[in-house]
Amino acid sequence: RQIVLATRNQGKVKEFNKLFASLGWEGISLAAFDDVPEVIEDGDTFEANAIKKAVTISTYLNLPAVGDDSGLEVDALDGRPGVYSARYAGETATDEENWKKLLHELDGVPQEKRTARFRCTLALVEPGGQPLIATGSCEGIIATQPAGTNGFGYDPVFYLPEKQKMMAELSAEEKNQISHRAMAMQELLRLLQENR
Ligand code: ITT
Repeated sequence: RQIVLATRNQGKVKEFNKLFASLGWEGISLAAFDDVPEVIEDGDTFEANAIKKAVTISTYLNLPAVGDDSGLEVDALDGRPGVYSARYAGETATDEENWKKLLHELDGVPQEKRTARFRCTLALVEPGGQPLIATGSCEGIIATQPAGTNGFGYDPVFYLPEKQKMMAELSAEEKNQISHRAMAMQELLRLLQENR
């Protein structure tokens, strides 16, 4: 079974390839197609944006597609950057610029108030069908210094107390056992089994 990964984020593509392969599915990246429409992420929830990504791509290609909208919620910032995580430091910000801005915003905030979570909403859309929606989250603490080179986005500053490591210090396999994206994938799998 094939599924189009409706994302331009290479970090997500790598994780999805492994996650879907473990289910016996083949993930196809958008790079395999020409002239795929740009998805405007103007929703104010993860769910609205995930559905928009999956519906746009599935409709255009007439293939099943999965959309992922995700981000980081920081308690000391009242849940920001949230749905704006990709563009926190500006429209064309790099991952490093985003996490540097976050460390700056949290300057002087003590450890016990640096709690945060990653959230992921997945929307799976088959042509002509209703979207299946699954969510996942992963709790952690925003560190004061980056560490690790694996993963993407805010992984170098997202500390996992149970692992005593930064998310970016986990291998791809370890991240895929605990991440918000992996948790959402597990729920999606349950929904697919129920809907069969
Ligand atoms: P697509 O819309 O093309 O999928 P995007 O990067 O714009 O790519 P989002 O709008 O969902 O995706 O933004 C999610 C941002 O949240 C992402 O750019 C990272 O900064 C952050 N993020 C999401 N999942 C993450 C993870 O597993 N590790 C670290 N940061 C993550």
